[in-house]
Amino acid sequence: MKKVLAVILSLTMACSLMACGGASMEGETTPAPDTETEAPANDAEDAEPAENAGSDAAGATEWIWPSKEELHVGYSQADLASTWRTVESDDMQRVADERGYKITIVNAEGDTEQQLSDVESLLAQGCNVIVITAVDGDAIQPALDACKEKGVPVIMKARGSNGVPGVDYVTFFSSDFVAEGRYAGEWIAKACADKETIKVAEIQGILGGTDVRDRSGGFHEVADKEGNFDFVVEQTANFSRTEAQEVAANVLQSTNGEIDAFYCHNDEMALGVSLACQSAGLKINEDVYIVGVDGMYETFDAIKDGTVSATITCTPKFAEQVFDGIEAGIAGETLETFYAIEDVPVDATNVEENYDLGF
Ligand code: GYE
Repeated sequence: MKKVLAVILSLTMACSLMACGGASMEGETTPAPDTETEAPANDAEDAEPAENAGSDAAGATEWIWPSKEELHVGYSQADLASTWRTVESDDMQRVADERGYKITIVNAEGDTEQQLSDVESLLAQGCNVIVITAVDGDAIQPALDACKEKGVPVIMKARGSNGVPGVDYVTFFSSDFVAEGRYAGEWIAKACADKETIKVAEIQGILGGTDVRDRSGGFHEVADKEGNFDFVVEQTANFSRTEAQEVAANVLQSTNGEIDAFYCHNDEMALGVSLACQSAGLKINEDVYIVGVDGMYETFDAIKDGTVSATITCTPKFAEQVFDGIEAGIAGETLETFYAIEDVPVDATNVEENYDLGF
């Protein structure tokens, strides 16, 4: 788990989960971070996990971990509609191959019903650890129940569940989406410090995911604190570049270009918004700021060109950490209920030095 801890930040809230004797896990249950909870400190690189909070929490699930030799990971991917997702799935396959583990990867194509049957089918194929990137944080619950009934450990990845860690799933590996939203809010507040009112358009991702809920939550937290954010629009463009371009074109038309900043829940949408702003004759970083999330190479290049203002990295490449976590579970080690992957806000001032974080 050493390697994991070097790159993963420990959750500051006192939550933990215990792996006992490699066969069962029990522990206190604390929800994954949301807008109400304190986010992990982003500078605590070497933080150790919180102490095990105890093994007698009511309702904790007895997970049955396989041996390393018998490990067959089933990975239920939410969709493969973006570069982010394909890189994520490829990374899971690569690490499984490198470590010699069997893995079966299925793609729900953004459909919650499909994801439920995908997980059923992974269980039927004998997968004994299930990793899930949930299309929808609520709708995934029956799949979690099916795993729980069999004691099959579930690890949430990159899009969480609204269920209870330790009970509905073992742990969650992800960027801290609340922190990403905060970073975006702080960046915009700083860039627009000379403005009395900041007219903001929030272009959201696919509704129902914990990424969208928390990226919005963190951003609104800052907006509430600042007190001068005027939300001109809060609308989904489904993480899609073309949809975001259309949404932005409409917003620019209806507001006569009177927007100070676009906060986009991912880079694909930031790149689409940028095209709309350019077509409307707006100068990015002068007339309007555009902030995304993800850290695609394409966005880094756009930041260098001055066609996107900033992004917050959110790497899709953390399968190593997830497999370290699975190996730790198998070894009977204590797992926390949340492992945050480190993010870095990137703009023109630090894009060169962070370029390699891209995908
Ligand atoms: O930011 C976006 C993708 O859930 C973290 O989903 C992920 C997000 C990512 O489609 O580009």
